[in-house]
Amino acid sequence: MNITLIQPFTGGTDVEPPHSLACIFAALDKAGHRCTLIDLQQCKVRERWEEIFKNTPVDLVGLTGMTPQVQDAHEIAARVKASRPDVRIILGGVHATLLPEQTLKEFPFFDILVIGEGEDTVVELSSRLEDRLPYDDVAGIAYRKDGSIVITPPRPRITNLDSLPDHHAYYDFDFYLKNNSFETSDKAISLIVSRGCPYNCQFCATRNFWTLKYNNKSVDKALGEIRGVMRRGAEYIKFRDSTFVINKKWVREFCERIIKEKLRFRWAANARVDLVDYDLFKLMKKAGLDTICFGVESGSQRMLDFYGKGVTIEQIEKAFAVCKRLRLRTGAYYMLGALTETREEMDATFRLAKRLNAAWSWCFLFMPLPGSELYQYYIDQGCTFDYSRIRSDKAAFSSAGYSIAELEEKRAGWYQELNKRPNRLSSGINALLDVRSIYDLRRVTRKVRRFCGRMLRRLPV
Ligand code: B12
Ligand code: SF4
Repeated sequence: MNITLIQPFTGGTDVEPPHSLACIFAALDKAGHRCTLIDLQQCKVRERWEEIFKNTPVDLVGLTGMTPQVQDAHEIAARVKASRPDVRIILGGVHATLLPEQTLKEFPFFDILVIGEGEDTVVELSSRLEDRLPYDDVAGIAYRKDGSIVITPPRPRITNLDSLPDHHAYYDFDFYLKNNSFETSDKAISLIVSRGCPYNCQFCATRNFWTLKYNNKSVDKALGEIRGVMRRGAEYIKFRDSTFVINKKWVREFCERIIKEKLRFRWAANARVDLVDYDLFKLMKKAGLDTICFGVESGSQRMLDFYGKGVTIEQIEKAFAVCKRLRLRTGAYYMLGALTETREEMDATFRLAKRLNAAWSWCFLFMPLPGSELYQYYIDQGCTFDYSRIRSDKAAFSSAGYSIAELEEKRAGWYQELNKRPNRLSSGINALLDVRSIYDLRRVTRKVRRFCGRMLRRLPV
């Protein structure tokens, strides 16, 4: 079957590989289908995607979408139907999974939704569609039938992630190596080596998407993938796993193998403050860990409890102290503007952020995400949703007597204040202090050269 997968534009400055569709592409390719991925995150493709689409043989179209993208995905579906009314359109991803009934009611151009992990479902579904067979017994889908919506039983999670084909050959790797939003001048790419998260944060959609089941690829498989992307030029890897440090035994083995096998790359990952462990983090640093990011969220214990974060301010401060001792670069995510949050609580977050002094601080305006417990809380409070406002720099609702515009201004002010140059300078000094090998020296020299070049270009001529 000819299948065209279309990645909508994610907007903003975050440019990352279309992992979801690349995974689907890899699974379909392995099953013998002929696929094309049209990636609207690339400007040159965005401008002429309809022309590319018209010139590609197609029997089935697959789209993906987080909540903020679902409207764009639907507009794409409308354009596809306008030129090829006979082609069925599947939508997969977070939004379709968490709100299947609403999605089918609201967006008429999506024909079938794939709920949850998509690899096995899409392969089974495509072969049914190809053979013109009924698909009502395919687990993990939703569709319309005789004016009502049918949701089939959920498909069990894939237990062995190693069985999935490598997906990095299925997107424009070189484009993403050169164009990414990571805080490094090295050639960087993102990788995901686990699925799910066993924690229970009330603002997070991960839990309801993946269920509480968490699993890793094997260390062998992860290292194989890393070697593959390094061969293609990657020097820096941003692990996009929801929380990288969950299975400490796995992380320890992973780091020991990197050291033993002399794999030279630097990396960044996410962790929870309550999982920081001095010896483990020391080992991670030895294995190339460059930046560790924490969802700090708030400087108010009441808000942390409201968010169901399950950590204390003391644990946050301790975790950052350990990272400071290890001279590890830190990143911190904060939220402001949730319902019930007071002005004093927002100020407490800002004060904590100043104390923690992370190299990178990302301030998000709180948004209730479909699939999270707090989404339901907002609905119970009578709130209605405009999906296009679910962006990190946009406020969805006013809070603590601040208007939407005031909250957006406050966020922007925090962001500027917290990401001032001295933090970067101190992380640059740390990089110099951390030179342990020729490899490190070469990397730092290259960075200094690039920095000086940038500075020289800024001088008036
Ligand atoms: C990487 C990532 C990003 C990347 C996206 C890169 C990209 N081009 O896709 C970047 C950094 C850009 C990003 C941005 C945002 N993200 Co984000 N992101 C993630 C993250 C960490 C991993 C996603 C991923 O690639 N997973 C791996 C793939 C394999 O899994 P998957 O995407 O779920 O795909 C599987 C299935 O869904 C299904 N599937 C998906 N699509 C399709 C399509 C078809 C046709 C089929 C058959 C199946 C299918 O099959 C796939 C394989 O099993 C998730 C958290 C998580 N761990 O899932 C959050 C997550 C998806 N993001 C989230 C959010 C909120 C955002 C932002 C709004 C954050 C912000 N503060 O600005 C922005 C939105 C940007 C925008 N304007 O649209 C939420 C989504 C909640 C929701 N209801 O939509 C999540 C779940 C995190 C959370 N906190 O809850 N994100
Ligand atoms: S916020 Fe992080 S730790 Fe909490 S449930 Fe989501 S992914 Fe897990």
